[in-house]
Amino acid sequence: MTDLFHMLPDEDRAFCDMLSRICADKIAPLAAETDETSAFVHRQLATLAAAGMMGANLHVLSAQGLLRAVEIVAGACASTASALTAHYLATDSLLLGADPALQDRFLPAASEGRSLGAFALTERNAGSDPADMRTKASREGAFYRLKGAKCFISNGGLADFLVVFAVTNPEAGHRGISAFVVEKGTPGFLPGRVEKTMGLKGGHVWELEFDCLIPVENRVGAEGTGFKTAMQVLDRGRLEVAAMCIGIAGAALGAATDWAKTRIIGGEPLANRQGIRWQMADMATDLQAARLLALEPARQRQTGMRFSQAASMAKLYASEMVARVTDAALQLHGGYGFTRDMPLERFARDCRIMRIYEGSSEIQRTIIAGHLLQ
Ligand code: COS
Repeated sequence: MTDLFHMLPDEDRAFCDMLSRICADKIAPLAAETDETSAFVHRQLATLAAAGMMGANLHVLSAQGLLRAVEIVAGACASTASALTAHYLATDSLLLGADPALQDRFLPAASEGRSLGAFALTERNAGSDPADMRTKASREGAFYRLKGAKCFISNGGLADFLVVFAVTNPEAGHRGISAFVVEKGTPGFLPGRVEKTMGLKGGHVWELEFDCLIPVENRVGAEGTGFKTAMQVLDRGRLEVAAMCIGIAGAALGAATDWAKTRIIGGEPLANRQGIRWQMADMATDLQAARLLALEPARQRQTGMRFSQAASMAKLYASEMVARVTDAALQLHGGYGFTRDMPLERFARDCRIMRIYEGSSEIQRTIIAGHLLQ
């Protein structure tokens, strides 16, 4: 397939080549075991930290380079990519929303992977509509009393710092939402259970409860700016979800290609059959379309434009593409694809959440149509 990333700056290409080797040697070999044991991807994140990937979103790579880098990690292990990009949501929140003093306290360690971040927006009754959240933060002198609960928070109970969104002015709708950094070990911050999920088993999602005092200095930007920060961060996150989908689909297509060449049916490789070739051509074309669609919001992001609509298109298409491609790849493997000896069923489970998290396909369509009708 055409290398769409030939236009990357030389240093991004060098970084991605190095990352590909590290992912192939150290991360991909752990993916099946991680899925089997549901162990959190600590070792894999340490490997990525040593490679400089934990802070790659903070002006290290171009937006196109980051897209390619996340794709590489997801192709090796989707759980690792999910925990990594959840960390990016936290550091992006500080990059986009926080004052320099707060950035200086948290970003250096986070970018080197010495601390892990989480992004706590979603609540039981406020997922697609986060503006309806119930978690509150009320000023008490030099502190805010943060009270409420969050759910489905990737890295939540393990994170060293969490960016938590809460209502500071109930009269102001989305303009009354603010963000705060909550540090691990803060009295009254209680990580609850880890959800039992269908896939991404090495990237844990948590229920969290808060009844704690947060210093005013831990507020991310001015009061009332939290919702906009969250939306801007999610634009970046959606592009990373698209990259994860492209990575998983690329791995599935790679497995299908190897299988078609080596599986002998009726004395000849599967790949000799026209029906199989046509299926593979469709998978490759679908994947290429998703890659091309994701390059546009990356280009827009790189130039500093707002890229919300393009990011939603990329996420919508890629998350639906990966379902088609992983299913077709599994089908091509026949009964073997259904077994745990092969990665196909893991790919099919891991990619299911991509149509749901960071805004479901329905929310992406709502955003795309909203921009059309502006
Ligand atoms: N970038 C910058 N600003 C944005 C923005 C973006 N991507 N999206 C919205 N805004 C701004 C709007 O411009 C508007 O600003 P003003 O008040 O100055 O006019 C404000 O935010 C409110 O926008 P809007 O009216 O569109 O907000 P809604 O509450 O209707 O939000 C959507 C609509 C669907 C976009 C939002 O609720 C959403 O993204 N939901 C999904 C949440 C999600 O992805 N959750 C997953 C969590 S992480 S797993």
